[in-house]
Amino acid sequence: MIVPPPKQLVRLPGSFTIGGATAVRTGSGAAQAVHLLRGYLRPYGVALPPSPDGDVVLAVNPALGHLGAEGYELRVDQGGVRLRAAAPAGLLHGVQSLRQLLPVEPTGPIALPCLEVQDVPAFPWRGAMLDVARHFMPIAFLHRFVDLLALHKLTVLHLHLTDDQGWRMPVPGYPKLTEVGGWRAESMIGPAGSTRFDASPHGGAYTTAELRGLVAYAAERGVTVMPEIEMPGHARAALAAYPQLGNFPDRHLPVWTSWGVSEEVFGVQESTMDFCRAVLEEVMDVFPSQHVHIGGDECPTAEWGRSPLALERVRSAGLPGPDALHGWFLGEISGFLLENGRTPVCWDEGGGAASLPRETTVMVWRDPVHGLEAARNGHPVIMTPWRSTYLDYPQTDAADELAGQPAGVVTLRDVYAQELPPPGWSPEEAALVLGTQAQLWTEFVPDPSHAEYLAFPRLCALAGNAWSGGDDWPGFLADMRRHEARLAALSVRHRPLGATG
Ligand code: TNX
Repeated sequence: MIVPPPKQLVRLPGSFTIGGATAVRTGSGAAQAVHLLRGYLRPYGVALPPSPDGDVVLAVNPALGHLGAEGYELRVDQGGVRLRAAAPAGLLHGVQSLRQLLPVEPTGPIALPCLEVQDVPAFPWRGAMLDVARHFMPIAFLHRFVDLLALHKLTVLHLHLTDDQGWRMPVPGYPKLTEVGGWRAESMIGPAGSTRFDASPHGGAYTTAELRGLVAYAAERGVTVMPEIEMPGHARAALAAYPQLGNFPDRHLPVWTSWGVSEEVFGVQESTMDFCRAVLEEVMDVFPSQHVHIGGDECPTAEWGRSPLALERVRSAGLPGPDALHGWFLGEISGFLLENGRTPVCWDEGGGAASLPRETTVMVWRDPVHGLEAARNGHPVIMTPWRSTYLDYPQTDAADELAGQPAGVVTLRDVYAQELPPPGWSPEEAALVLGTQAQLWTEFVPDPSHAEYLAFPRLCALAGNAWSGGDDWPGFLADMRRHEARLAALSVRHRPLGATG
């Protein structure tokens, strides 16, 4: 009935009908939740005015500390609605549950089923990464995406802002990052069978005001926007804008127009490190997120072996060879973020490096064994394995399935049933698992409508896994069958569930 399914839900007899005369009693810490609830009721023609003896009561109550910051208690009975939590974040989740109890269509009486819910998430880190570098996605879609995350109690929007194929965030003092790095002449035509996506120029960038606006909009809904700036690899767009950031400063390269990984990566000279720190200073100014992602995946090291500038750094830093520059780079940049009170995050290629501070959180996108290595080095880990969380892969193996990658299948059930923590981890290792998130890479995803189709219903399954534990597939599927009508009413483009989910 609610997706993701609450930890405990007991149906009570009867229903409570909300009408024009229904009022709300706002307890301490509940203003934001009441504001959101009013917004969700508006299409139903209900204003929910304030009143000290309203039948709908929302309040923070510190006595509920055992539910944690995100848990909540919701009771609907024939006398009214009572929503309580230990903190405002819990109330926001409770409002999303309440929203899902409303009739799907805003016509007729608004009868809420009577029930009692006690709910807490299985894991604190629940989110989705959206790659806006391979294909630029308009800011309006990011707002809509945030709404859909909040609906499913997902609280992190990880924005992949830069890559070989595009740079999307303005940085004062470096105008060419977006003016040059934000545009590519064309993109590779996909492999056999895929559609010709952009054989014409493609690009775009957000304004600082748009990014700040997104952060504020998300915060109102309990969602944190975590930015990612890719380094030291996946950096061709930046090198196209400022060749001197590279390993051969006199070489001029266009923004990369192929998919895959460019061999050209950031240099390790001090001026480039200064640039990276300047970019992150702006990132920290725009994004209050505690976590800041610095990429770190798929970084070819061949260039460093040929570059006099890089070889000089190998000598001065006392490294065993150019390959060690990858860990050195991530260690330096992590240290900078830590000095500024932020928590660095990187993909799992960084997790084995001794130079990486323990506080750096590692996203495990390859086989979970790479997460084990990171956990053994003491890093908190977020599970993002491609087999269970990559939404760019097709949802079925049907020949006409709309996809974001030409091959490989990640089904709804694959996402729902990811085993967390991964099997075989010791209690100490398992304790480092913060949670999981979905990845929507967009090499082959040209626009928001296509992205939305790939995201749904699999994002619901990700929430079922991260919030509810992912151990009741038949129950989840039954809930999803009802929830599908709600997605449709919100005009969410999605793959129909079909017979097997
Ligand atoms: C690997 S996952 C990548 C991305 C691609 C993705 C395609 C990761 C950290 N790197 O750059 O977009 O595969 O599925």
